[in-house]
Parts: sequence; C-alpha cells; structure tokens
Amino acid sequence: AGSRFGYSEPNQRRWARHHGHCAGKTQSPIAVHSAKSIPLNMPAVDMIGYHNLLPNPLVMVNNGHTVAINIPKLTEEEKANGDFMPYVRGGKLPGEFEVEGVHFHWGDKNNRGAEHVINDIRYTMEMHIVHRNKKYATLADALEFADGAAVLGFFFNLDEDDSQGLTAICRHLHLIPEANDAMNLTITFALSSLIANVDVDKFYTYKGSLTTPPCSEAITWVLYPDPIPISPKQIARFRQLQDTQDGALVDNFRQLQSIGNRRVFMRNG
Ligand code: 1SD
Ligand code: ZN
Repeated sequence: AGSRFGYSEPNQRRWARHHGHCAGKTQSPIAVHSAKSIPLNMPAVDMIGYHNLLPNPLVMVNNGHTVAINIPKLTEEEKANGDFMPYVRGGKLPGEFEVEGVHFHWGDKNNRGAEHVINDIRYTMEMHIVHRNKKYATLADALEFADGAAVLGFFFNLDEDDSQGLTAICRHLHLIPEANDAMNLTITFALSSLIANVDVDKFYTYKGSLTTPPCSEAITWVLYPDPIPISPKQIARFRQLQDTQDGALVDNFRQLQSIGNRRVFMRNG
C-alpha cells in the first residue's frame, strides 16, 4: 500500500491513515520566508565528490510518483580504487550524508510543481538530491532516526534556454513513459552538472520529513533559492510521463504543511 498513494487533495488527506507520521508536527514541505527565517553564520554545505562522475549504471525509473535516478552502490573493487560516493556535510547537517538518488516534483502548469514555496514563489519544478547519514547502513534504516537523511532542494524557473544539466535526463524521459518503466542511462554525469551556476552560498535549512509516505520525520532540508532555468520543451517531457492510473504524471507535489514551532535558518553567503 505504501507506494499506492496519490496526490489529489482527498488522497493526500488519507495518507495518514496508513502512514501515521504523515500527521506529525514536523512535516514537509513548508512555505519559507526570508523575513521569518533566522540568519545564521553557519558554514556552507560542502558537496564532496559532486564533480566526480557517478557510478554506473544509473537507473532512471518512472515509479508512477516521480522520475528517479537511482545511484548504484560502489563495488568493492571501486572502493579499493579509492572511489567514494559523493557526500555532503556542513551547514547545520548533523553528520556526513552520502548521496542515494535524485528525483523531481513538477506541475501541470508553469506556476506550480515545486513542493516548498520560497518567498511566496511556487517554482515550476523542484529537484531533490537525497542523502543518507553515513552512520546508517541503508536509507530505510536511516529514516527511523531524526538525523537519518538530508535532502538538498533546488528550484527550476521557466526560461527560453534549456537547462544544460537536465539534457541527458530529458532526452531519455520518453523511454520510460509508463509507471514502473525503468532504463539504464548509458551515460553517467556528475551531480555538479545538475546544479551548475547555482549560488550555493545562500540557502535555507530546517528539520522536516519526507514529502511522500511514510513521511518519516528524518530529514534535514537544505533549500537553495537561486533557481535553475528549464525550457518549455524540457518541462513538457516531464509532463508527458504517465502515472499508475495512466493519467498524466503531473502535480506530484504535497500540500504545504504547518511550520508549527519550528525555525528555519538562513545562510546569506
Ligand atoms: O518523494 C521522495 C521518495 O520518492 C523517496 O525518494 C524518498 C526517499 O526515500 O524521498 C521522498 S522526498 O521527501 O525526497 N520527496
Ligand atoms: Zn522529493
């Protein structure tokens, strides 16, 4: 049942029936406002190995809820060669967090799609780079703990120009049109290519949850407000994907959750 959730409003209201955490007090996404955030002199988030090519084969899957790029674990031989998974640390991150995968949230219209709302702007798309705290062996284990995972969120803004970083992904989307379609990307790339030109010195960070069931309250969120361009042709390719009901896979974003007594911290670079 875990993967059979949907994004319609009535469906979202039912998530908590099977996944109690979805009714928790520290849920995501939220609306972030710079004026209500707490400026902090924290270190930037270091992205270590983001310039390295990711291990092969990258598997791109339409899981009916999103398109995800799953990154394989390193083989013993690769580890012996000194290869390592890209990881992040710094900011207010409670440890070092290894990359697990990348996925997207987008809309049927250009004025929606992102999950977090930044200074009243709902961007066209939001990309999540999911990381697991290195002290836990698997993401499933990590999600049982408040310091289990970190997700870096990046926003896309409609522009005439293609996003160069998305070219490889977009070019293959038509090969996974239906839910549960998957393919091996024949090319690999570096995570840094996805976020080229983003001002990573400026970000918001807060404690929240997965934005999909089981809504585990295990995530340190890091949100980079400096948007990445995406062209109409590129976003159209995302909108052509199908969900589990053979409808268009669009508007795969969760309703805003109440911030409660949480605080959002801001780094201004
Ligand atoms: O929606 C994703 C979900 O697909 C999965 O990647 C999960 C991590 O296991 O993360 C959520 S999210 O909170 O990053 N949207
Ligand atoms: Zn996500």
